[in-house]
Amino acid sequence: MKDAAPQTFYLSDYTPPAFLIDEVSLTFRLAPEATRVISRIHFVPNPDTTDRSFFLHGEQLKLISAKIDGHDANPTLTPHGLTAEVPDHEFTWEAEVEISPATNTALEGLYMSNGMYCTQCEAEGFRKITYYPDRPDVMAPFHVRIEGDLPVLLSNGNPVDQGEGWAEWSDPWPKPAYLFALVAGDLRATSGTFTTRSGNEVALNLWVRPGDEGKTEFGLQALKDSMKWDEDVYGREYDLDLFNIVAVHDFNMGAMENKGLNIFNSSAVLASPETSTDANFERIEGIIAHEYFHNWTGNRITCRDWFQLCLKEGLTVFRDQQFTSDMRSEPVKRISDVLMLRARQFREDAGPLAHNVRPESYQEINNFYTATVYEKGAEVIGMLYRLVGETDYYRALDMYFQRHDGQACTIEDWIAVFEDATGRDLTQFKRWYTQAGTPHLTVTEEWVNGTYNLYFKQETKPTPGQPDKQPLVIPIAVGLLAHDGSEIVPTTLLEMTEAEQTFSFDGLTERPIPSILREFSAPVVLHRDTNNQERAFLLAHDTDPFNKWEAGRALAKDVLVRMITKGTKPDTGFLDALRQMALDDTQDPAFRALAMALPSQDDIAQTLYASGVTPDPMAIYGAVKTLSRAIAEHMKDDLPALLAANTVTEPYLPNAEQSGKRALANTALSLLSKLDNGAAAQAQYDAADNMTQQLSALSCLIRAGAGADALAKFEQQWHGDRLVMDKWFGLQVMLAEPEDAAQVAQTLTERADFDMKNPNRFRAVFGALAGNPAGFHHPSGDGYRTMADWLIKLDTVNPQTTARMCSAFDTWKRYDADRQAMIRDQLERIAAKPDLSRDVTEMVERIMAA
Ligand code: 0A1
Ligand code: ZN
Repeated sequence: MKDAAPQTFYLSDYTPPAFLIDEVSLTFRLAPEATRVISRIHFVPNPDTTDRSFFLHGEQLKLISAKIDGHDANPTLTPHGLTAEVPDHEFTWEAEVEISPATNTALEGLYMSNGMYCTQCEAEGFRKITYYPDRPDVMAPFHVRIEGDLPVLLSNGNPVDQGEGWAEWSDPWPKPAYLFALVAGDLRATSGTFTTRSGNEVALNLWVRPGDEGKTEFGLQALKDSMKWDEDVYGREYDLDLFNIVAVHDFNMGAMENKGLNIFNSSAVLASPETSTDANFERIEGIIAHEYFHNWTGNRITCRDWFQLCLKEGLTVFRDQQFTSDMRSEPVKRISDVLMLRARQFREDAGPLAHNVRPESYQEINNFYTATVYEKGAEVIGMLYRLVGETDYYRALDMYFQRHDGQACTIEDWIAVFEDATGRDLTQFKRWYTQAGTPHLTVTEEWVNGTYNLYFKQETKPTPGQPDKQPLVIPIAVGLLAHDGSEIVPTTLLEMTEAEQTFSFDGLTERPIPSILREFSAPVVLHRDTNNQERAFLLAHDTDPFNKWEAGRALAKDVLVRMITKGTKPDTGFLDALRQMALDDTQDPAFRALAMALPSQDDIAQTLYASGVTPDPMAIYGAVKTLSRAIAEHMKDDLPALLAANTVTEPYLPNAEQSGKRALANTALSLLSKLDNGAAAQAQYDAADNMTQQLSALSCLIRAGAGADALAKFEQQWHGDRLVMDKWFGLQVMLAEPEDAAQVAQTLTERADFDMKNPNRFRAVFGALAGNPAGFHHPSGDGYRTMADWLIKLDTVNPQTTARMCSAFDTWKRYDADRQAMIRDQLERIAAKPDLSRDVTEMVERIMAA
C-alpha cells in the first residue's frame, strides 16, 4: 500500500507508548520465501500515560493469526500496522506472520545475502519482521528460537540451548526492537576471549563466509583493543558472556551495533595486508570500536525517539575518534576528521539538506543518518569536552551512565547531566542541537599600547525553514606567537557567547601573531584577513599541529583560488614552503603527507561559492592538475630520495608508523609519476606485496595515462575478491578524464560482475562518479544523466541506498544556470518515476526546494 502523501513526523508530537513490554518470545521457521515468525509478547499498561490505544507497527507482513490472551484478536490492518481492542490490564499477544527474506532487496528487516539470513532493524526494520511497537522507547528482554537447516544460528544475548536445526537465545538486557538481530548461515568463526577487569571471560567470535577466514585477525584484535579502551577510559565493561560479529556482503551502511551480535558490511571488518589499504585498516578499527562502544552509548542507554539519534551517534563517534587518536596519532586523526567534516558536513550545512543536529521533523528517518547527526553531533560533544574540561567531562559521563542506564533518553537528559555535574547553565549551548548551519566566525586584531585585542563576530546564514539565527557558544582555542617563532601565550580557551565579542591580552612586549581556533576547537568557518607571509610563518612555527596544517592548507587554497579566478601562475613562495615542509624530517611522515595533499576539488568549489564566485568544475580540475605538476617540477630533485626514504622495507604492519611512511612515499610517487610517465609507479606496482602500495601505484599509472596493463593484471589477480574488485571498479570512474567519466561508469555497469543489488558495488561505481567532480559536472550533462538513470533503477531495488546517493545533487545551487537547469531536469525525472520510494521522494523534494 502506498500513501497518497507521505506522512511527516514531528518531534513536538511525541507521546509515550500506551503499553510497555516485559517479555518477548520469537520463533523463526526459516525458509527463503516463506519464513514464519511466531511472536508471544506480554504487554503491560504504561503507568506514565492514560492512553490505552493499541497500535503495532507492521509492513509487508502476511498475517496468519493473532490472539490476545488466547482469543482471536480480530485486528484492523492499517497501511503501517494494525490496531485491536485490548483489555485495560496486562495481556499476552500471540501472532504468526509470513515474510520473504529471499526477495527482500531493500536490506531492511530479515533478508538474504549470499546464502545467509541476516537482519537490519535500525531504524524501523523490525516492523518488517513482525507486528510490534517498533519505537526505541519500548525496551524488552528477548527470547529467540531459530529453526533452520543451516549450521550456524545466531541471535542476541547468550546461547540457551541448541540442537540439530535449531537454537535458542536469550538476551537479558531490555532493548528496543531496532537492536534485534538474527543470523543464519554456513559461517566460520575466528574466536578469541577477553577477560573484563572484573574477571568475566567473554567469548569473542568473528563470523565470516568460507573463504574469508584469512581476513579476520585484525578485526578481532581491534575488538579486544576497543573493549580494553572502554574500560580504561570510560570505565565501561562488557555485559554478556559472548560477543559476536558477523560479516555480510550486502549491507546498506557500515555496520550495526545489535546487542551482542554486531552485523558488519564485510568492507567494514574484513582485512588483510594483500587486500586492504592502510586507510581500510584504520577505518575498520574505527568502525569496530564505534559499534562496540554503542553497547553503552546506544544500547544500555538508548534514544527515546529517532529525533534523538545524535544522543547515541554523536557521542559514539566522539568516543571512536578519541579511541583512534589514542591508538594512532592525535593530530593526524584530528586533521583527517576535520577534512571529512568539511567535505561532508559543511557541504550539507551549506545546501538544501541542512538540518539540526537534532532534527525536528522527517518523513523517512533513514534519510537522517547524516554527517550532521554523526560528525557535527561529535563536534558538539567535543566542544562540551573543551568547555568543561577533561575531569568534569568524565564526571558527567559517569553520572550519565549511572542515572540513565536502562533508559531511553533525550538530548535534554544529556544536557541536564552536564549541568548537574558541572553547575554550568547550558541553555545557550543547547542551540548547537537546535540550530542548523555552519557559523562563520570573523576575527580582526588590534594592537594598542601593549594590549592585544581580538575582536570576533559570529554569523550563521539562514537554512531551510530557519531564517533567523541566534548566537552560539563557541569555544575558541587561541595561542599567540612572537616573531622569532616562540610561543608567548600558550593555548587558551576563549568562550564566545555574544554575536560580537572582544578578548584582550595584556602585558605583551610585541605585537603577536595569533594562532586561532587551534585543534579546530569548534565546527565553524574562520575568516581572518591575513597574508601568505603570515601563513607561511604559521606553517613553519605554529606549535599546534592542526593550525600548522591549516596554514599550509590556507596557502594552497589561496594559490588555487587565484589561479582559477585571476589566471595567475602557481607562486614560488608557496612551492618553497611546501617543499620545506615535505622535507622536514622532524615532522611525522603522516603529517607531512597530509600537509602536501591539495584541497579537494569539491572543497575548492565550496570555498569559491562561499566567497560569491560561481565555481567552474573544469577550471578547478585544471588548476589542481597544473598546481600538482608545478609542485612535482619544483621538487623534481627531491622526489626520488623522499620516496626511497619512506619506502617501508619491513614486513607489512597496519600501524600508524608504517602507514604514515607509506602515505608520504605514495605522495612522492604520485608527484614523480607526473614527470616520468609512470615509470616509478610501474616499478612499485610490479614489486608491491600489499594493497596500499599496489593501489597507489595503480592510481598513479591511471593518472599518467599508462594504467591499461596494470588494470588488466589487477583484474586477473583479484577477480575472485569482491572487496578488492570494488576498488578496481571505483578507481576507474574516480580517475577517469572528465569527458569520459560517465561513459566509464556506464560501461562498467554492463559487466556480469556489476550487481546493483550489492550496495558496495553500486557505490563503488556511482559514489566514484559523484566523487569525480569534473566528470560528474561535465558540461555535456552526461554525468548527471547517467547518475539519474541508475538512481531511478536502484530505487525499485533499494530505496535507502538510492536516497543516500541523491545527495550527489545537493550542491546544484552553487553552479551556473546551465548546470542548474540540467540538474533540475534530472531531479524532476527522478521525482516522476512511478511508485518512487518514500525515501527518495523526501530527498528529491528537499534538494529541489532550495
Ligand atoms: N547505528 C549504526 C548505523 C546504521 C544505521 C542504519 C542502518 O540501516 C538502516 C544500519 C546501520 C551505526 O551508527 O553504526
Ligand atoms: Zn553509530
